[in-house]
Amino acid sequence: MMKQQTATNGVKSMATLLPSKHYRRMGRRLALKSLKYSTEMNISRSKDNKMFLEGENRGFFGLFLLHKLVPIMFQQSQMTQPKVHYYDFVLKDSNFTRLCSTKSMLTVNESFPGPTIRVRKGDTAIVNVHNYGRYGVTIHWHGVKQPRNPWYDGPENITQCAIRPGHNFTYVVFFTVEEGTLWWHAHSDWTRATVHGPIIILPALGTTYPFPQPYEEHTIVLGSWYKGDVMSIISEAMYTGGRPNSSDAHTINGQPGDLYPCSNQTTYRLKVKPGKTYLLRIVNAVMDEEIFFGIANHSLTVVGQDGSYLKPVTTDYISTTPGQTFDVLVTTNQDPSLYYMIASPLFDGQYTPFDNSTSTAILEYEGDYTPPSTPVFRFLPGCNDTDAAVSFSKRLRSLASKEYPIDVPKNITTRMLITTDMNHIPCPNKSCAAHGDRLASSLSNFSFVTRPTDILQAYTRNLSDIYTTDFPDAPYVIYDFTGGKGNASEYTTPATRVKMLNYGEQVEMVFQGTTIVSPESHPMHLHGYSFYVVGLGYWNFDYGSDPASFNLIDPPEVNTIMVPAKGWVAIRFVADNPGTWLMHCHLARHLIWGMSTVLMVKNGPSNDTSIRPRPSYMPSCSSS
Ligand SMILES: [Cu+2]
Repeated sequence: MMKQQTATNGVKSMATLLPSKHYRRMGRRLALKSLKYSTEMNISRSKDNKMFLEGENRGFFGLFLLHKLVPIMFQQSQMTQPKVHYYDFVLKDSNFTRLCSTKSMLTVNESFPGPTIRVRKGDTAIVNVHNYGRYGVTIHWHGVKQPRNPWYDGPENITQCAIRPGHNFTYVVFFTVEEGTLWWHAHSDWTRATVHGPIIILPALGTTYPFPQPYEEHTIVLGSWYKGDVMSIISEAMYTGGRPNSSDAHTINGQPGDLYPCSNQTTYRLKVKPGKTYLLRIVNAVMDEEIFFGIANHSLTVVGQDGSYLKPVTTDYISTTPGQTFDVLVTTNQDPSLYYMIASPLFDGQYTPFDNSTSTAILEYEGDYTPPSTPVFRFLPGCNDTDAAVSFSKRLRSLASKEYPIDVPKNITTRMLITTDMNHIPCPNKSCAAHGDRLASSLSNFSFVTRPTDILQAYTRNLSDIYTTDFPDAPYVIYDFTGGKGNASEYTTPATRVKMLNYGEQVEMVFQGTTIVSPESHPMHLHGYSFYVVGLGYWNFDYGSDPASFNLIDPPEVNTIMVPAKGWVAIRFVADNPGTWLMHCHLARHLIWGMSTVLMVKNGPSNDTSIRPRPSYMPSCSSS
């Protein structure tokens, strides 16, 4: 039964789903009864749907029925109506060989990177995750807003507890306003290193890209390769309090490329025809470094980021942080040859080592020519060139057109100044690896501690002693953040402090980098929302002068933004998605060290502005 459902892509035809006339008739009756479901997709409220999805152990049976019934509902409608897509993600360990050695690692459907989810704007994906691995795992749909649907957002111990080994869990993912490229990844410890894949959201039927139709589209997933077992690496680091081992390679579509040992036979090659324009959907799934990406002798035209379109920007390189996605056009206007695609790191912290290696793939022109012995290479900005990342970021603008309007909040009701700090936590008898201390990270000097019960459940069921609602609107200690430590402490306070927001608040957040322990860039990511990046600069944010330079006309709308080392970023959004939404640095080591908090957005005045009912089959939070 498992194989029957593996990697299904798109809606199956009714003929293959319903074996007899009798079942077809029954399905139609149920489908008509559930018509509300077809438009509202409110699974827990419908009697029929309760039958589909009740109980973790019956999830598969429920999915089986969904397979049969939901497509019929949609067949009632026109072809232009949104569709439901079904996927089975089978998580298990299998062997992979890179860099001259073989290891067993956890992947989805034995694929690294994992399978692509391909939908249109307005569609829904139903993904049944079967965990046959050794660890509890959850999956996050990065950049998908999931309106009123935090139950299926994924971060472990924030919106759900882990899917334990031997269990399964069915996610329902609503694609509402996103268009372009996003991605999915595990959101439990460091499992995301090997458990991730792209999400492609095509324009709704009857609409097109805001740029000429490309000749072909290809996905480029940037990743990290560790020779060791990633969960062992993180366990050791958490035990010693020191820095986790760096990755041994960066990868492009799962391959390190020609510059690493034992790798040149499997380098990713993209065959192209001369004189065509290709759309590259670039996903940064790297663990711990920002990445510059470019193609020798070719310019890139950036047309989208994080599932939103941009005014076209032509550039020699892009700067991407873990968590970001870019849609980029490349025109094959060079002499037929072989050209390297290059991914090299940006790391501007003070504490090395980091993975300073460069991954390559090959853009291979088709045609009758003698290929060079080595593809053409290009140097990208240096590994400490924060300016190159900032100047690229500052060029990006939303379309902000009649067809693609934006709505930047201008009557701010909640202002927050949040510092992104590297810290220490004292260890008993100075016993830890970081000069006797444990390494830590924090937001406004509170280092987030996850709890054994998820925050969303604690919130909706009024459980006490799980979290407190006193995450501050500004750091308690104000100092020269980018100048020196002053009277601020390098030691941080472990806490589970969340920020409450009323439904509909217009929020402005300024993320302020600091020099405590190590000034370095931090890619901040917010679940459940995208936000407008209205300002970006170096040094201390100045409430007197910096707001005057905000872009309130056509700022980019993204879900992840790099706060530059010794700099700041200002973002704005409307808190119109009720739920508990994690906000965190997307560098893997900073997340596990506590650089996160949770935005708890209250329900609005109606059912349509309130969190959907809790699915009855959420994973248990007990470890037994
Ligand atoms: Cu960080």
